[in-house]
Amino acid sequence: PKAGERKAKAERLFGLMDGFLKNDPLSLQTDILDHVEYTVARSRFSFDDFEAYQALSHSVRDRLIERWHETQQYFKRKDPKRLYFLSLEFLMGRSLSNSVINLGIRDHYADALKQLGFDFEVLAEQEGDAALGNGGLARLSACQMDSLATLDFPAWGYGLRYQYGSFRQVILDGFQHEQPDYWLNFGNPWEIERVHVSYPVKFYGTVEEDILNGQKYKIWVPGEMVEAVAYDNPIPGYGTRNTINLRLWAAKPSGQDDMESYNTGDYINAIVNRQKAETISCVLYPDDRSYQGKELRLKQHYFFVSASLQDIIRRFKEEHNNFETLPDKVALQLTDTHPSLAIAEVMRVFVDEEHLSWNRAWDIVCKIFSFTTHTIQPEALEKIPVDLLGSLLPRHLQIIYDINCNFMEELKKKIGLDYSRLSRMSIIEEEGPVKNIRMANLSVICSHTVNGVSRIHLELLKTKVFKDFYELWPQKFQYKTNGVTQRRWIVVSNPNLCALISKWLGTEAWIRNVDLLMGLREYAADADFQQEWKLVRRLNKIRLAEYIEAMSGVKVSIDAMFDVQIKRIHEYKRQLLNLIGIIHRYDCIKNMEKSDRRKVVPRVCIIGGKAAPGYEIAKKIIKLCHAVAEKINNDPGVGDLLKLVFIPDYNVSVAELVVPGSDLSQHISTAGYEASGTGNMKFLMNGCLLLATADGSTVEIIEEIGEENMFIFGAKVHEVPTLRDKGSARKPSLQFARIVRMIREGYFGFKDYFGSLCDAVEGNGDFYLLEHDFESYLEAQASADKAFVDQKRWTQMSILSTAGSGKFSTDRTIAEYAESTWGIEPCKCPF
Ligand code: B1H
Ligand code: IMP
Repeated sequence: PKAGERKAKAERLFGLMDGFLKNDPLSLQTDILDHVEYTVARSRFSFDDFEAYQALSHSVRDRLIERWHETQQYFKRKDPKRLYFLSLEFLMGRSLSNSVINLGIRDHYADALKQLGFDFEVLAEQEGDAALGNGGLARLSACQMDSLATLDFPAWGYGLRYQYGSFRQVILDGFQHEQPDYWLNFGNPWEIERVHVSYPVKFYGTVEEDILNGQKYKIWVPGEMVEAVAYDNPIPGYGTRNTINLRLWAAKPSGQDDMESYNTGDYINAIVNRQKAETISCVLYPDDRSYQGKELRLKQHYFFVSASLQDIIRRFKEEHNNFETLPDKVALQLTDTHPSLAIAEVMRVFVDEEHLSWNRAWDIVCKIFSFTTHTIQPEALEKIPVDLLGSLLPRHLQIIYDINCNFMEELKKKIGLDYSRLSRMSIIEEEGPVKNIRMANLSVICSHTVNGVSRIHLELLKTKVFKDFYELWPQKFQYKTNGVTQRRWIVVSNPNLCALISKWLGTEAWIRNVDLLMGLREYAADADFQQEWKLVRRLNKIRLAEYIEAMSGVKVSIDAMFDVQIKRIHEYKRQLLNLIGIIHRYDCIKNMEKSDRRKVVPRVCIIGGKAAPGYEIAKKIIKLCHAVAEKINNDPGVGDLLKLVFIPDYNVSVAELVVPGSDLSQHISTAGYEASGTGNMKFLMNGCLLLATADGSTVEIIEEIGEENMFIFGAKVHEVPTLRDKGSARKPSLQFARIVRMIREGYFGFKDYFGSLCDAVEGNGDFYLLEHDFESYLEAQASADKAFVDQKRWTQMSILSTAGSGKFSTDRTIAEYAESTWGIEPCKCPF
């Protein structure tokens, strides 16, 4: 009856709704000025760019909230099956431009602001990045939210609201230093604080037994309570009024006061202790390599999982009274293993709190979870020490043991007493000095579907990482090749290209249906189109060159080829191969006859990316880049033929500037090490040519645009293990050895410091096969030079890259997930 009453009331309110905020210039101006006066509290006759940005974003926020309300109410009325997308990381970047473009009112705002004497673009630059994630995985989550909203899916994102996101990278003397990024300092207009949406989250304590109606139940008596408070971030779709929600949790001291400590009179200490609760959501872990069994990290994971599930189950129970129907209404997506404690938590809630039998609970659990792994190396799989889990979450440890016990019994029936296989598939890792919980095994066992992030990634999962599981449940394993959203990566970041594409296609429909980009193939050789295409690309290069000069003082030539590698610094991504190639190029120029220099294609090499704070080798690569740049950029004999710049503090908004301004981009991971890669897709969409290995999603890009339109090199996935086994017996490369010797002997200074870098790429130390791939890398680079000289051919390749990029939109990824993993359908708000 309560639900019925609520529904009736909602229907009445729906009927009363008329009109939304107006978007004509006068209304927008009034709105902005009102926010200057009443929100920002400045005089409407005197405010600066930042204050104008604040007022502007609040005016946009009002419009987002309207649509958000409509959408949430509509979802509530329709009660479709919903997707809950759980991710510990979201790299949203800036919101202003993206929001007004998706709302379809960018030009309205630009006009309104012009009349007030402000430039939209200048105000947009005032915004800082929301960087609640490390790299590809986090940006993928952000792109997927955009597609979920645009395709009208009834989806919710859940994550953590870190006070400190990704660290700020500051370079001093060529060394990386990490500084905190207190991104909330100047307020965040894109979130709505929900003080009333909060849940207690429990930690520590003991498990006790209770008897209810003759049945024994476990009760978890916690030792610590923290409150999770919701912050809602509206995510508008493009070309639809649907606006979905990304709900991020912040930790606050629990409302349930510890009377004891207050009564003992230690008022100050009691408050100080309460305040410590906030540390849980304080900082994002900056290492995206491997999982370390840290208590705070585990606390973050559980805090996030517990709050999200309380919210989800509460919402379900408002409309339904039978958990059997949960799988028809709820899909829970696990982004990697980080949220996988959710599995044990749902079991705990069902069995201990809702008093379902274990078997009923288990049946439901097995129908609601899907898991996507982004990992490729067995060593990178997340493991939690049993003792740590047992102390922080004693009941969850019991539940995981029970799940494992049942699974092992089942498995024995199927495969017999093959103990080595049983122990490999167990959730508990018994070998080694400490017992661990293997979160990946837990996730695979309890999920109805396990997805890889590219076709080749799935192959590796089947034959390596999850071989045993694949043999047991082949039907569970699927892949959905990653994507990126063309709204952010073309429409927002490359407006001139966007306009050009729409002009030649005669429609803007490609912004929602990116396959239409294929229509550009027809004009790839058209002289007029090529001319316009080149002009747009040149303007983007000018913009990038200005940025480079402002940031590093290095003046670069617009006519040079802009050759870019921007991504997290990792050994497997092989920034070092790039650097060794650059040194080789420099060495060649130095040793060349003057007359031959005319034939050299001028290059501006651009490298950018953060190294995890504890990752020594990665930090040395950054230093080497600076040392080499110092030498090359100051060598008058080289001039414009070669420049090297490091772009510090790489983040989403830097990428939005760099990607459209690049001619060539490098994605050169050792084959078999990049699960997918998504940077390659952003460059592809923007008509930047790829120099790449046949790894991750690049394999599929080759299929879409043809190897003749790219520069592909290096060992193939299946060749890598044999080559590595050969070690120093492989054919040595004299050119490679020469460059490494230059580094080792101090040609760029810091001789001793770079020694270990050199060891990591020589002889048997060359785990990532830099030396083996070097020759073919140089050949690919030479082909790129040759193609660049022929601007007609280059431009054609560039157009064909954009034209063939349609497959790599998250719109396709999400549609595939919806259909074959989540079983959800669009739910479009009719207004
Ligand atoms: C990817 C991560 C990752 N794979 C641990 N794994 C982390 C692992 O904070 N942590 O502990 C954070 C992130 N990230 C990347 O995911 C892959 O390397 C890319 O190849 C892939 O494109 C991306 C998105 O699927
Ligand atoms: P919930 O999480 O199910 O409570 O729904 C998400 C949000 O949608 C709520 O926090 C409300 O702000 C909003 N919402 C849902 N239904 C209604 C409604 O009928 N009227 C007003 N707001 C609603």
